[in-house]
Amino acid sequence: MELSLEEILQKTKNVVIKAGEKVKEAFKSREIINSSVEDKESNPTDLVTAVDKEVENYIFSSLKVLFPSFLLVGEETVSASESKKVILTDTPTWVIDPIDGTMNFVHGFPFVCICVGLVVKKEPVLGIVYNPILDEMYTGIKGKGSFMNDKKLPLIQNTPLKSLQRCLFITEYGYFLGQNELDIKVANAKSMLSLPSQVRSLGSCAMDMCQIAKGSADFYFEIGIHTWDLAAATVILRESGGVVVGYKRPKGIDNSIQIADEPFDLNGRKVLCIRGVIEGKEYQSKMLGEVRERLKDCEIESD
Ligand code: LIP
Repeated sequence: MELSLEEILQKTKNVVIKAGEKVKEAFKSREIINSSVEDKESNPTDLVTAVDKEVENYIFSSLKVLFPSFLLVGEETVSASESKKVILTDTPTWVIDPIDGTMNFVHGFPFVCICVGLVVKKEPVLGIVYNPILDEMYTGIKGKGSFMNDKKLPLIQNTPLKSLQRCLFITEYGYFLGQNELDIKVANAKSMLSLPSQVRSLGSCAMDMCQIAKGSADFYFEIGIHTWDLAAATVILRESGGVVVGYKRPKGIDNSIQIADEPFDLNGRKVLCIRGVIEGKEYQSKMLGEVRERLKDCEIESD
């Protein structure tokens, strides 16, 4: 029997809520957190905890039972693999980040979420982003809208975007990738700050994208994020009327295609998003173009 995406969402949401209880329990206990941080000698700014691993195992094993024919990709299993690559095929694939915002989790900064996205033919079609600390459950299904705690997104019907100076940007500096990448990230933040405008950081790509989906901020951009940070939130943001693209026009895409209609490479490690606007795609393309022109790009190995 073929399940509808709504049925898949319902079953998966129950798994994510249970996983959320584990994350919340650990978040409340400094003892659990302090004893669970594992040193990644290769990069001390890219943390992993035993809780990340436990939650990923729990979600993997639960989804395997519920959807035996679907493939699974998770942050911790990919990091531990030899190739370190995310392979997306035509087969339905769960893309999971057990804790997005691990550094926040370790410090007790409450922007921490579980991300579960379903990708079919390389397109994200269903997404769940759950912050059990703030009790915010974001869900989205391609073509069916997105919601926070069952309220339709966007929650905030913003005024039209008039000029970049009035915009609220979100970006992240992420974990240390190298001096060149760091200089570019800082230059990009500075470029928006000197518009002048204001820039925020929450420490979690999925939480940032959900703010854009809510309508609480206008743009989000980041270099260095991974497929598992993005997959679920991409559906939620698109379904709220927002747009998700890369830092550059993808190769082979005709110049007549508006930015807002460009395809997005989930494995490309760079993201630029704009919220939904009442003026529509033309206007989103114009504003995205203005922001993209200000963003410096850099080479970074894809997932
Ligand atoms: C985090 C991302 C965030 C980035 C952090 C980190 P993690 O994911 O969501 O946007 O700035 O460096 O990569 O590692 O907490 O799952």
